[in-house]
Amino acid sequence: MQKINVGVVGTGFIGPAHIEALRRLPNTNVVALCEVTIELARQKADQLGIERACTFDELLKMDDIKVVHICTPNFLHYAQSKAALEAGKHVVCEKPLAKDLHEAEELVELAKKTGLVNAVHFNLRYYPLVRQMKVMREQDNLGEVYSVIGSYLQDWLFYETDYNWRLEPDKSGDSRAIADIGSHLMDSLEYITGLKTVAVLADFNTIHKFRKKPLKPVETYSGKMLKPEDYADVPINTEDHANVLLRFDNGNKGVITVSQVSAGRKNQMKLEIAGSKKTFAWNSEAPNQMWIGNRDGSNESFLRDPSLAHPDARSVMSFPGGHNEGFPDTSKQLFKEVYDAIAAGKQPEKPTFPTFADGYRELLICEKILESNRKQAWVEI
Ligand code: SOE
Repeated sequence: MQKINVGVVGTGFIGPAHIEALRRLPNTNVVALCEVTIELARQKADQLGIERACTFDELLKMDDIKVVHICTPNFLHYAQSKAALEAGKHVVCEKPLAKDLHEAEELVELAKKTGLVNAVHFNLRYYPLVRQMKVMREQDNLGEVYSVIGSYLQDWLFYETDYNWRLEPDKSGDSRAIADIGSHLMDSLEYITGLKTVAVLADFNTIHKFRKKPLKPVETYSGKMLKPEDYADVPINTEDHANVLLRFDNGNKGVITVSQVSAGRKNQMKLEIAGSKKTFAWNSEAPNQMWIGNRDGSNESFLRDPSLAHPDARSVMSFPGGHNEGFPDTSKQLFKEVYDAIAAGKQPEKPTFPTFADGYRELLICEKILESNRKQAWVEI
């Protein structure tokens, strides 16, 4: 089997998650890694057992590297994805795809023009029961979607001393919680229901109006504490928490809540989708089961089990029922489909994986949610 050589850019929280997932696939070889400095790249490459440490420009000149994974802070996604496509590399980019719609639009056009494989890491779609819900909806098991309740709750930014580049608009964009995790929620919600959100009414809240910025580097989720003099007080104007009312193209409605300051909720995405036949309920912190609600009979608990699931959902499962799969497996399953396309050498007509176009869609929704919060009024999409 021809191994596909891969380069990864950025090794914060998610970069190593990409590397681990790629190493679980038979046809990939992570051979190069870039970081902000060559010294840091060398240090990380040694830690992660990767052969080459290089700068981004050097990576693009390596002919044997066919794919680049962009795992850097949001403000770098546009320039690095553009340069990689122009260098003839297939690209897997972290979400959000870019900092604004213009950047995303240009990337979608460039990807189309090159025909290269382009994907966005909306990995939460690849929890097998998320796909099972999508297929059951397509097979009309759910009926018409009446309403949707969604939430994505975390607590890694709970304290005013919890700090990260995502808090800085010049690095993260004007939205934080909605762009960072709301994008996953909206992507999964539209993916499962097949609905398009046509209008939003948003209300943001910033709990910590000031945060204590560490004067020394601290990594995502580390929650490490420094001495008081090691912090600088900085004003925060991005949202810790947001509520958004949704209107869908079938005339029905929904609501989502995202928060990065919900004590005890580590990384919980929840969906409750009520239909004219049944209700589906699912929770990413217990991803191997889903609840199916019935009006005229007992409710059901559906377990992730290849022998019970639809073939499309079975295709993103690697272990039998009861052998639970989780967050790390979602990236592996996404990359499996992306690298099948890369092995075929071009973007498929109907990709089963999230593409730059899906990245554009999430940015569009994010921008409309931001506008609605600013205007404190409904905004159409
Ligand atoms: C931080 O909120 C984060 O790492 C997100 O950036 C990821 O997209 C999400 O999957 C987990 O949490």
